[in-house]
Amino acid sequence: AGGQMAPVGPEMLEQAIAKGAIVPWFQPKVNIASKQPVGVDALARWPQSDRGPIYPDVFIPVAEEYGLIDRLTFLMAEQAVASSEQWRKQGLDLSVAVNVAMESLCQLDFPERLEALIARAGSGYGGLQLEVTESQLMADLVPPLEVLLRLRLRKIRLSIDDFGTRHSNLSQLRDLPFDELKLDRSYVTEAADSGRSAAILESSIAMAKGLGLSVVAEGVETLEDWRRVEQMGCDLVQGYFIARPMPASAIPDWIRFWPERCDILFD
Ligand code: G
Ligand code: MN
Repeated sequence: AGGQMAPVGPEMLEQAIAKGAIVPWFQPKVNIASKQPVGVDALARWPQSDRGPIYPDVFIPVAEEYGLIDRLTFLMAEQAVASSEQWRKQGLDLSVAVNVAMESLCQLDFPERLEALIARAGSGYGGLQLEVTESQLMADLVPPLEVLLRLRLRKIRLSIDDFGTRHSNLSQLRDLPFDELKLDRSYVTEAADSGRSAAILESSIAMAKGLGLSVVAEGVETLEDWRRVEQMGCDLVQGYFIARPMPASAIPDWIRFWPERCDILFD
């Protein structure tokens, strides 16, 4: 005990993907003005590997390095679409956001493969959203405009995730048809103590709004965080103050009790 954990190898990860051992947990996103839940973010979890839970910051880089990220993305999308279909049958209309690697987004048949997945689930397109991390956007790869436009045609919304963590390529922001910008949680957290982080947060929000993007603050952990980003003009919030990520089965009850929790959270 106490020794360093052996790294996750590609064979072990491939088997986990093959048997569907990696599952999405869902974290709600709430409209800041109406306090209404509008959607959920699907976060990859590997809860029961041979050596206990393994965290995404460990297995995602392995998937990227060994060419497994596209398969992982489709495994996540399949489960996320299936869950959203179940929620819809229970009368819950939630958008579901899945993380997608630039590698997948750069393949011309990506929209088609996604379309086939959606058709298999028997659901419509409207509720699916794709998130690309800013760090991937800033690499040299530029997703073919054709792919982005075909996704948009299917009403699949595109978000930029973890914005603020890398030096941005502003021309990609200007030129690519994204719908939403998600501000990285480190800025949201640090804005509590640092005027400099708050200044970056505030001007990122202003820039995103100027580009016609909807703005999400990630990592909202306190009522003060909520008030701060609300005052800065944020549209949506996500973070531990609202809810921790949870399994799909916990979402309907969470939605049901949220109005009551609001009465307490906002007294
Ligand atoms: O920043 P990034 O999108 O990579 O973070 C996603 C991870 O952060 C998820 O695995 C989730 O569990 C965690 N997370 C979600 N909300 C919060 C929050 O409010 N605070 C912190 N510290 N972590 C969060
Ligand atoms: Mn994120």
